[in-house]
Amino acid sequence: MTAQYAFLTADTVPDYVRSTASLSSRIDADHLTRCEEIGDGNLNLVFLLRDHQGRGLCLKQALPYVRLVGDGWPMTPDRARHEVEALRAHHALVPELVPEVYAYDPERYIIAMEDLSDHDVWRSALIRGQHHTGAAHEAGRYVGAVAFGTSAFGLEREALASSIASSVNPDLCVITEDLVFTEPVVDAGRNSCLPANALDAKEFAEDPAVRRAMGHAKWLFMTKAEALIHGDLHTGSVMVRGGDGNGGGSGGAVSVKAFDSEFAFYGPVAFDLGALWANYVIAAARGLALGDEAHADWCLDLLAQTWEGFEQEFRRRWPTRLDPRVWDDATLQDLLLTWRSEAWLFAAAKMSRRIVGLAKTQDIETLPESQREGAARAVLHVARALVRESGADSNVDHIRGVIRRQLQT
Ligand code: SR1
Ligand code: MG
Repeated sequence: MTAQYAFLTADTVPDYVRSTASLSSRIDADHLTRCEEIGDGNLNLVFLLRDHQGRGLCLKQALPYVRLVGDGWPMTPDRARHEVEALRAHHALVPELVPEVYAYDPERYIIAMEDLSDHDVWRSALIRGQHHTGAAHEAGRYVGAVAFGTSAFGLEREALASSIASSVNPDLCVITEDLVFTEPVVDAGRNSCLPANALDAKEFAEDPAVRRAMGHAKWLFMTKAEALIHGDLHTGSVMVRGGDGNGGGSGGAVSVKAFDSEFAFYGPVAFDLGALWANYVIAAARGLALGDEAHADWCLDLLAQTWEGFEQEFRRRWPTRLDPRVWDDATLQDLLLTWRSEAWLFAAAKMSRRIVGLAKTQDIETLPESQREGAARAVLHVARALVRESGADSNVDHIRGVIRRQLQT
């Protein structure tokens, strides 16, 4: 049965704030200068509020269905609890990289959190060709901090067990299992592409190496409970400001915030890395389709920057691992090599689903049709190349070269 609770509207938000003690001290609901619904994601309602003193607040409410599709696809609103728990756990590790949660309403599935309206959604910035220098490194640092701090390396045994138990998130995981790993190769009736790309999609789905890789990646996703990962870390789940990338009207040091972690669960660390990498490739494909080689190359440079941020942060925390008697530097080396290889595999899945599957990306969809065809084909070529290459040499510079060549063909 679909959950019953009142959905927020721009008209009811002020009353909601007034009636919630922990919020009424944060913002003056009697003098709002802004109160609008700005959610453009696939699942939730998002309201941004600002008062006459310039104080901001973000309210996010989970709907009991998938917004992208409508109430014909029910979806547990308890995902909001998963998001809150992940945001809090991640914020505790890297407060500068994760928005602060002020309050959670478990009856109406409403999260009140830090207003980030001085930041831009990274995907939108990349589409505009804006370069937030340092953002990819910071995104990698976030993944590294989470990989260490929520795992057996950073959490005492009991705390780890209770974190794992509380973050079991099957409804959201099934979405990923279906849309990211199965449907790129087995159309469940939700896939689509341009008629001109139909053969590309067919060749991709029928490539035996791709099918085998998707099966392996899906199994890793379902079984490798390494850390409390974000679970949906595409460039639309990252806000950016500064880094001379002119976001939010401010220059200065880059600020990165990873948000929207409702897909969080104990899963493979490399999945978050692969998500970022896939979306950098998609951004580069858009750049090349528009003839902007410099932007495409800038986007591909993000691959190494994210890996470096991740590796540096994980290595920085490694000396504090809980059991150095058995987890030595050889363990560290093995982990990093395994994750780098798995991340390319996950990237292949993540980029192909955005081309042929239900949920696409603005980077590709807003291209004129004549350019979209080539960009979509190029991304599928990259995904197939990653499947072939990732098991052999996962070195980031090497794979960047492979990707660059595939994007050009
Ligand atoms: C039905 S939800 C579609 C997609 O939106 C989210 O951002 C996830 O990526 C999910 O797969
Ligand atoms: Mg999302």
